Amino acid sequence: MHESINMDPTKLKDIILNAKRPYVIQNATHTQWKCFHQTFEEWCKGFDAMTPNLVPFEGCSKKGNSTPQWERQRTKVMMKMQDICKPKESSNNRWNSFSYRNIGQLPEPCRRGINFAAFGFPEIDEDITFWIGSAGAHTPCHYDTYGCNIVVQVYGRKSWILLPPEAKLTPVRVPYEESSVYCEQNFYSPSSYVPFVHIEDNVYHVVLEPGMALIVPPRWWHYVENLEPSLNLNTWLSLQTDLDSLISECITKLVLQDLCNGKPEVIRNHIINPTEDLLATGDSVDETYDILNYLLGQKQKNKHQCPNMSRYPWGYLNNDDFSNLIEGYDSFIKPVQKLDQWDFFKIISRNRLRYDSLNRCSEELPVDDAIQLDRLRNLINISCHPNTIKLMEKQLLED
Ligand SMILES: O=C(O)CCC(=O)C(=O)O
Repeated sequence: MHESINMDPTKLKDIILNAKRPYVIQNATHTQWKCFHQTFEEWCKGFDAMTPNLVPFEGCSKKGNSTPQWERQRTKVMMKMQDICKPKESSNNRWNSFSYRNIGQLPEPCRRGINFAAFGFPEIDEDITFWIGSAGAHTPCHYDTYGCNIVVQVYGRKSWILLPPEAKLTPVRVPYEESSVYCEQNFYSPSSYVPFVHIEDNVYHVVLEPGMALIVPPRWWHYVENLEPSLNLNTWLSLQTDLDSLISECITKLVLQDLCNGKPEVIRNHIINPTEDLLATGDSVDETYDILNYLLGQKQKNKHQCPNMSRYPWGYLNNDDFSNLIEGYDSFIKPVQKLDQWDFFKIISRNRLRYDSLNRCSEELPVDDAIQLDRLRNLINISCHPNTIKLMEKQLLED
């Protein structure tokens, strides 16, 4: 059993809300979290005992082609939770994941005692997401448009590659998911090194082990992959500075709704992530306009009034105050280290072994549809590029 953090939670809260680069908190094990007093196998058995049905895991082949394995390519398998820890899983030719779900979907004994009080956020006990998967389960590289993320690793080891917001990755809005901006670069099964040459100096890396926590500051890119069967939990803290992103996301949605309007379903299914319900009906477009006008109003008002209190302030300490705050805790809280180029390219060359040009992932579309999809994808990626959307926002505010 690990020793748990004995840091003043209010200080930790200030650190989290002012961290400008990723930090790892060692021994963040919470004595209150029942899962930290069990093995992964015991936890899974507890899950199965409380759940009459098999679990709908989703996954893909362990081989990949040159594009990232997007969510729509995943197929479903029904398994017991216990199966995820079995050695057979690691020798399987596919990875499986049951992830990006609210902890309300876990039976009560599996989520007993879980909250973010030790980090200074006792009020966060429901807005928590869990991620369970076998080795190789991963999420393509993206940044979250809102919030600051606290991740707690419970079982297994998970690799996090992180890059700052200004890194020269290529943002894409296809597949479209509200609140995530993916990049074109395929970290899982790259076919070459070329797409990575402009970022090689800017890559941070950490492997999270049980009991460790990671702070991901706003808009940091991350590529996340299980090195073995793993369970982790996280919460995204809503920030006052998110208002700009809410506006950008709303404009993006309007442009996308318009561009996808009337397009065949088979095309739309390639554009929109399966988790999204982007209905291009008149109603939902009107709704998006109403939300946009409301947010623009909020933005104008915030110039004169006190900001929304249900969101956390962010970045309110200057560098000296932040350094003073963190001083003395350097054995608990460590900045995530930058990789030297050699080590980064070692990871890329290892991942390149997964590349298989013949791996088609049941993706093929008839030629006409494929051409139409390609054109639409390019148009969306240009018109919804974060820089384009920023310009639109600026113009809307001036108007
Ligand atoms: O754990 C993963 O696969 C992805 C996690 C992630 O993207 C996040 O916590 O923001």
